[in-house]
Amino acid sequence: MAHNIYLSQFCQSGLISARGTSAIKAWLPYSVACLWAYASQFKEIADYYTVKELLALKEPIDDIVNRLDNPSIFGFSCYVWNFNYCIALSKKVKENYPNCKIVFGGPHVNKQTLDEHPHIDSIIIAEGEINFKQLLEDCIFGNLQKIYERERITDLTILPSPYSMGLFDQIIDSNPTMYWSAMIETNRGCPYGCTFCDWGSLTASKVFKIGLDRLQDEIDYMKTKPTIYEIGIGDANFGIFKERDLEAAKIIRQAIDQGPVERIFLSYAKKFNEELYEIIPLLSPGGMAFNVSLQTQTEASLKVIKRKNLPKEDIAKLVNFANDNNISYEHEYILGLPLETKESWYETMTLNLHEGKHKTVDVFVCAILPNSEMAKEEYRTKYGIKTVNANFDINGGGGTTSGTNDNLISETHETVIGTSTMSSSELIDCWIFSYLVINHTYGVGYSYIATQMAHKHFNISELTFFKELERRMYADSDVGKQLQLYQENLSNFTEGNVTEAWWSDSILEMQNYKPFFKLKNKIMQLSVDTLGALSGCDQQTLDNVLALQKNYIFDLSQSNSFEFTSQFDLDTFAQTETKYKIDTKLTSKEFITNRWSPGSMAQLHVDQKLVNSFVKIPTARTKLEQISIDLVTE
Ligand code: B12
Ligand code: SF4
Repeated sequence: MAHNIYLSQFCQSGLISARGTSAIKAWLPYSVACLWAYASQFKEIADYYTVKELLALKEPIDDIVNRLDNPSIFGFSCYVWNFNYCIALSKKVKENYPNCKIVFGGPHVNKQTLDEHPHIDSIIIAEGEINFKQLLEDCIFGNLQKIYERERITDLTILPSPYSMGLFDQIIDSNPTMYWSAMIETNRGCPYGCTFCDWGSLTASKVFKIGLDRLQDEIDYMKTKPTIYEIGIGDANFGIFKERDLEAAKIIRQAIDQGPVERIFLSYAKKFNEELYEIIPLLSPGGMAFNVSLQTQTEASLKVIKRKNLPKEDIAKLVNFANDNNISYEHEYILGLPLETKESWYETMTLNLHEGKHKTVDVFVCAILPNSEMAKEEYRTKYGIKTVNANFDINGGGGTTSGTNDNLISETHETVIGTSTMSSSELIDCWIFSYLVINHTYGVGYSYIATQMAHKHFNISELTFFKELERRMYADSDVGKQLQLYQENLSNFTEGNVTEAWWSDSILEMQNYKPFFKLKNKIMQLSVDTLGALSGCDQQTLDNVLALQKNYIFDLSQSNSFEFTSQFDLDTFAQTETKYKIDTKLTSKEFITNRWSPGSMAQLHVDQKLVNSFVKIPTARTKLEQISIDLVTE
């Protein structure tokens, strides 16, 4: 009799634009493939079981259930982005195949999962390879346990790679039009213990290495698969083992230089070392932005979330390094951390603005992960953490559901909506302030020139600038009305009134983008008025700033490319007459066709940015220089 295993790791798939075309991109189900890679080395397991399918894509539940072939074991790899879907599918599988053992694992699972969902037969806590092999053995002998938990695997060389074993051949080859993100690991564990985090129960723990031979084999495999588009490195602190990780980076780079890979996604070590300056260019192909997660810059918060950020000097060094190497970078922040106040958040949001070549800052509203320290009752009580179960997309990410209209299953995040130092309405203010700063500088750029001018020419801090601009925007009849609507939508959310599966902050962002963009002339005027009020400068200067500002964001009335003479040098903000050639990738027609339909707005989000460029026309004194400017997206 067949003993068929199904192993699933449903990801958030989405449309991407790559290699001049659009395609669906998804993550290969690496974690569950690791389980079978290990267990199938044992003859008694390989002889007894067959893995019928590795599943990665959320499909209508019935489609999956209807094609099952007498499943004996169905494993679910659970994360915050697929848990509700896993529950719904596993229930249906159990109903149709009562003898099939439902096994849950992954970072979103704990003992409570079993209590709350009695149709689950077993759970595996933390690392799964050895436990899963044990579970398969126990099933053979009719001795299945409810919970499998054991000490960490200290010798990771016992784990074979699912790539080298060809476990992904079927899924890749049978979906030739899809692009894949491929996960690799060079170590497991993290020495830090940030209270909001749960790195699969491997935080605050020793880091064990995985051999470079395995890595080389994996990269060699990827070179043979043209649809592998991205590599994700699962290490919590890549670069922590300085020389070794530099070697690892060189191996990974081969996937770009000799293979199909275009992007690499990873988290760098939290302490910078000299090797990282060699590693970053290797893993930032084409100057692709790298990420330095800061979470907050508020000392009191950092202390209680048990996190130490990079020292300010290292950040400054990093900025210079990024600028010198033409690599952009971004910071990530979390809104709603304990002991953050409205005032401290406003500071955090504006602190890095003047540093230079940021691609953007990303803001996530704090979510409580079930196995993190922050999820504990005493921690919540101590910091007055209030939460609401919000639709998952609230933190971006795209695609909450299982895919068909009658089969929508939204994923939810337990999301922080207030703490003892930040009320819900202050959190909303902070949320809007964050998007204001992002859209006005990194995003559309409504106030980019005015803020730069304020800081570099008149020594006015970004914090002062944006607080005054915020005040003026709320006071303005049109812009203020739109902001109020934004506020109301967010309060609806924080009061837990938004339950529709399709709703998300990305949707909200899109809804707001258009009306704000329509008000762009007014918004730009407000930012220039802000500059005038704070600096006391003359009207002619303000007119120059406004003219430069208007040319900085996409101007439908201009046919590209065109030349523009500014009274300011954009690099130094000295009052020097400077000529620019301004160009954009898109024609006005393409811009209009693309921007107003919701589908393409989402697409533009995925694609990140349309890029406009300001090219300074060289004079005897200046060399030709290109300043790439991230510009208008929906
Ligand atoms: C790659 C990755 C992503 C990818 C997506 C990967 C995918 N497959 O879809 C991207 C970049 C999109 C991503 C995004 C996010 N991620 Co992420 N991500 C990771 C990362 C770095 C690697 C995952 C991995 O492959 N690990 C290696 C494997 C071997 O470990 P593992 O998955 O834990 O699997 C082992 C065990 O858990 C167990 N196991 C797993 N599945 C199963 C199943 C069965 C049946 C059994 C028996 C055992 C078992 O055995 C495995 C082998 O030992 C992890 C951190 C980490 N290193 O784990 C975070 C992590 C999974 N992400 C996390 C989070 C919170 C997010 C975000 C929500 C962050 C944010 N605020 O936006 C977003 C979500 C975006 C979205 N909409 O999808 C959390 C998840 C916590 C949770 N409870 O779900 C993690 C753990 C990191 C963290 N602490 O923040 N992420
Ligand atoms: S956030 Fe990063 S550094 Fe902090 S515990 Fe999690 S993995 Fe480690």
